Amino acid sequence: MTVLVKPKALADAGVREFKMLIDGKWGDAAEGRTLERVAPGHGVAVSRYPAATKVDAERAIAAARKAFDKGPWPRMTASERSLVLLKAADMIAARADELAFLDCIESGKPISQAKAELGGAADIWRYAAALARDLHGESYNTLGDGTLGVVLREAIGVVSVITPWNFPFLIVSQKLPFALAAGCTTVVKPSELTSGSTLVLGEILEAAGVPAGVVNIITGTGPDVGAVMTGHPDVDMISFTGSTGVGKLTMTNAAQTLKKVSLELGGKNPQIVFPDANLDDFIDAAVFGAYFNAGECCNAGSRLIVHKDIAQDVIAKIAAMSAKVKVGDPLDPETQVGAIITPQHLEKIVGYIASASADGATVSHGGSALDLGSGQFMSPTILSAVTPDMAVAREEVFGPVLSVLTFETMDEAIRIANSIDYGLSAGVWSRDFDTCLTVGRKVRAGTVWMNTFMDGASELPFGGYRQSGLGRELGRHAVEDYTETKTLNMHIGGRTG
Ligand code: TXE
Repeated sequence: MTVLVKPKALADAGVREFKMLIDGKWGDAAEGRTLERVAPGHGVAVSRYPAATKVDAERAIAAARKAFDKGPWPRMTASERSLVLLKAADMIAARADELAFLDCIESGKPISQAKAELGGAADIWRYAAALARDLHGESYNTLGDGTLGVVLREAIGVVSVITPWNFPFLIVSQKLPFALAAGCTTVVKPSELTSGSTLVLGEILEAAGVPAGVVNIITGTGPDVGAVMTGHPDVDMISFTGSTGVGKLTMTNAAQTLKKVSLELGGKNPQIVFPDANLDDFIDAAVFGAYFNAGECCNAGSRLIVHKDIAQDVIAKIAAMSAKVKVGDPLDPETQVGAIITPQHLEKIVGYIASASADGATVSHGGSALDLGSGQFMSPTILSAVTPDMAVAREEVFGPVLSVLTFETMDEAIRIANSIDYGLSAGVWSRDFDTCLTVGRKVRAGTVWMNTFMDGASELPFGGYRQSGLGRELGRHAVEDYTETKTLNMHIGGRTG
């Protein structure tokens, strides 16, 4: 464990004041209220953002509508839009340290990890720039003499982009560049807990040449502005990442005007391990998968489904490695697990452990909050003797808590894996190709890793089955998600009937 902390240095640096971006102008919220962010790892105020309300959201939507209906962005060539996105990617890379610092202090994630996320984000902007130039429709000259069918891909229009606090810059980068590549205009609302890096992105996009009104960034709470962004008739599509509960609300709101929705929601991802697996690799991935981003990660490998014959050995090895994990100051380059996002969320995590213990689970490592002097921290925790019916095995804890369940046959492992409402990702560990492929095909999840966990790439689609979401981000079709399909059915010569 590393010890805290640099609260004094942060307090001396003062609070960074942010404005929000509507129609190319930076300003305060109409009502003049603000939201202050206290760094979860340091306990001192670090950022202040405008607290937007309905009137600000409506202004932002009107600006995006005007920019779509009359502005140059949707009318530019793909090549021109692509160049702007490439410029933005270079500027993101150039300001990566500043952006990573903001994500680190506002979310509590370790600085080394925040920097790695910035590298990944710049790559996504470059990938979207490449896809922009490959967006095309189809044509059919096989429909009969004198008939030509042309299928167009048109930008869908105004997109509301709503993002959470766990990967502030990375998640907005999984949405915005693809919407822009298609020619859409946008209203972006980052989480009210971690808005800093998204507001800096606004500066970058302006400097890269994105015209006024194409990207509007408003800061505020979900009930105050998110609800307007999901229900307004001038919005054509919503791209949302967050909790399954708010995802359902978003869809209900969107249904009133039949908007398209793309939802990336929660997960409770199983890692299934067979006795013939490379256990050293698996233990390493299990520890990383469970505690990465303090477990505040939709992809966390929070459910280990372990063959009964190796369970005791696996638990002992994971506990030994967990004891070496460095929890502490998010700004320390050695830290592996940073702070928990809010005191309320820490309480929720501790509550899950108490309820699992009451239901008969055993705490094999950790199990409690850590007092490091300021901020809020949680010890990496292993719960064993977990059964599939316990809340901790079915619900998203969103903390560094690993539940261990056991199985005897492959069918049983698959049944347990598929027995919950989520289906975002899964891992399978075995040296046997048939075992990996059979489990990989039968587990209902958007991504299945085999003998690895949580690797990603801009080229690979990401998203969930069932209540983990709707649609996919990234991958070669990511830009198409932000388009409508139009058929032109053309007849040459007289109409034949
Ligand atoms: O998410 P919310 P919260 C899960 C995780 C976590 C739980 C709660 O289990 O413990 O959700 O986190 C905006 N209309 N995930 O409460 O509320 C909100 O302002 C429109 C999983 O922070 O879903 C923020 O910008 N928008 C997840 C965004 O929605 C609304 C990531 C997400 O916040 C809104 C985060 C409304 N009515 C949490 N209410 C993942 N998939 O990685 C809120 N928002």
